[in-house]
Amino acid sequence: MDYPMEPYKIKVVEPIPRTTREERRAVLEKAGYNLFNVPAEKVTIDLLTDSGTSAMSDNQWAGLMIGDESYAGSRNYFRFEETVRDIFGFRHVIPAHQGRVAENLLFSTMVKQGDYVPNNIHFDTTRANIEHNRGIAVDCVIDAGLHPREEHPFKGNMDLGKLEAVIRRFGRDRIPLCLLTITNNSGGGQPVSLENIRATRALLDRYGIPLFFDACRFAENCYFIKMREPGYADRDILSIAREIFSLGDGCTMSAKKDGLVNIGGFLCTNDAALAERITNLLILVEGFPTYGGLAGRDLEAIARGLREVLDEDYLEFRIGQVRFLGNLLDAEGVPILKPVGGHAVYLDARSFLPGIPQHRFPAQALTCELYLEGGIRAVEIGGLMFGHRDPDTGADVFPELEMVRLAIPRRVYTTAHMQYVAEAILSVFRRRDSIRGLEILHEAPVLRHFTARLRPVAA
Ligand code: P70
Repeated sequence: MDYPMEPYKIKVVEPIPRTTREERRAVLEKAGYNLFNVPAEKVTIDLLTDSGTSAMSDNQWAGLMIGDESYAGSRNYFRFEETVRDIFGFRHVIPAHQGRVAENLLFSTMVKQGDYVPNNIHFDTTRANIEHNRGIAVDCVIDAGLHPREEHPFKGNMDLGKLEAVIRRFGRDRIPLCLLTITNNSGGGQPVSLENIRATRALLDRYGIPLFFDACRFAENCYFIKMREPGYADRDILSIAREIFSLGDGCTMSAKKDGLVNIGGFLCTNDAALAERITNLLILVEGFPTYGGLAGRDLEAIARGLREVLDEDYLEFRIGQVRFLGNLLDAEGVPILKPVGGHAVYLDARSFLPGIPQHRFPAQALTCELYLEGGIRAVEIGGLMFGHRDPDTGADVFPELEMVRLAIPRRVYTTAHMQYVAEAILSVFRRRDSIRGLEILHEAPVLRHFTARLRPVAA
């Protein structure tokens, strides 16, 4: 179907803020040309992230009412544990209030100074948590995963040659675990095939290295496998998920994505000794093992969300809606990352604004224009987020990809909203020659994109 139909009807509505162009111009200036500084009440369509922004179902809201807020042994914890075990199949399930806490618990237990942790591409909190533990995060995605225009059904796949080279070079003893991010967020929400997961597992087995999944968007990855991988067309999503996780030793999960909730996460492992060490740390920093920083009602909402996300009508619409937005833009020649990923459409800012050099932040300039045009908030994934000064030479170092990500919250916006977004982007595209670059006025020493202040450069 070209025009994806929402597989749900609306029971509760929330008004969308509308602003005038003059108002948005003033908001942008006040925000230092950084959308993280813009109040949500001034945003018409918020595509900053798909994390924690989902609409819960009536079934999940009903679940909140039967939250058991006992400190220890809440009934909702047991329902949550049973659901996670049923889908993911791991023996030990440790709740946490969001994904980066699960990462922090895992790496602070497993990674020591000078260790290497390979992944297809590390997400920034994953990389930061490894580096915080003095480990070294290495990206080993296939080459196709680094080229915006190259079509490949599984652009998130691990390059086994690169992975084996890392293992040979640094040795098994300096690699405590290997990760696989499904879908690969930093590479455009691209899936990993089961064939690749199996091959990664076989390679790691030869060296005795455990495999963990960064499972945030696992259901979207499963849907791509069903659609694209030979032999899976007749399989249901649950059985594909079980097959994926049967090939791993554990996972970290931000339930704020495919858990369809606004807060929550967890960590799984089959290793009892590891689970015990992590649980001890959990009690110190996050909470008792049957709530892990969450309310009982939150655990109930996650348990229900994890079931709902496996629904094929839901996934068909979800992936179809993101693709629909991508296709509207592609048809008019707007440069986007292809194929369209599971949770977001990525604009290729280098091609969109070829006249703006990377040190003038073309992707950030584009996010500002999208806000100005239609009150749309996207996120820059380019020179502002990943650029830095080389400590040795003092020269500016910029990343390969210069992107604007339009992340689509789950079950929140309708297909008509996608058309509104596409129209605004097309208006910006038509006047792209008049867009100016930006310069930084103020930046923090780390993760500067969150708080930086900028201004347009003179024409
Ligand atoms: C996003 C958010 C979070 C994330 C992830 C993967 C593959 C772990 C986490 C951490 C973060 C974000 C980015 C820009 C703007 C707002 C928010 N991803 N692994 O949107 O999970 O957030 O629960 O700690 O994608 O991609 P958590």
